[in-house]
Amino acid sequence: MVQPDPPKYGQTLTLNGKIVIVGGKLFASTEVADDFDNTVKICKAAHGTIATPRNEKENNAVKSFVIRANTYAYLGFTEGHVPGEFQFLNGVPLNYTNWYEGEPKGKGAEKCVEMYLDGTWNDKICSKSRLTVCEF
Ligand SMILES: [Ca+2]
Repeated sequence: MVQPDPPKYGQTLTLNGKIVIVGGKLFASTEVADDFDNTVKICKAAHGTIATPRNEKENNAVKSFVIRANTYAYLGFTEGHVPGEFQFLNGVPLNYTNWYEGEPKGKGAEKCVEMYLDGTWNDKICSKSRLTVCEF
C-alpha cells in the first residue's frame, strides 16, 4: 500500500526530528516530562494518545525521542489484574513487548511501563516524571 506524502509542515518537522512517521502513525513529543496520568491527558487534549508501540519499528520511533531527550518515557500500557500481565489502556493484552531482561518484576506494585534509552521496557510506578510522547 502506498503511503500518502505527509504535508509540507510534516516534512519539516520530520527533518528536525520533532515528529517521526512510521506506517500509519505519527509520533511527537512535547519534549517535557510529566507523570503517567498527565501524559495521558496531554496526549488526549492534543487529539492523540500516549505512545503505544505495537512493533519494533514503532518502538524505535519512540526510542528516538527518548534518546534525543535523554529521558525515559511512559508508554500506553498498564498492568492488568494479574501481576506481570500488561495490557493496552482499553484492556486488550499486548502482542508485542520489549521488556528489559528480568522485567517486569514489580509484582503488581509497578502499574506503568517506562522505556529505557535502549528502547527496552521496565514496569514502574506511575508517579515519576517521564518524557511525554504521543501518537496520532
Ligand atoms: Ca520494574
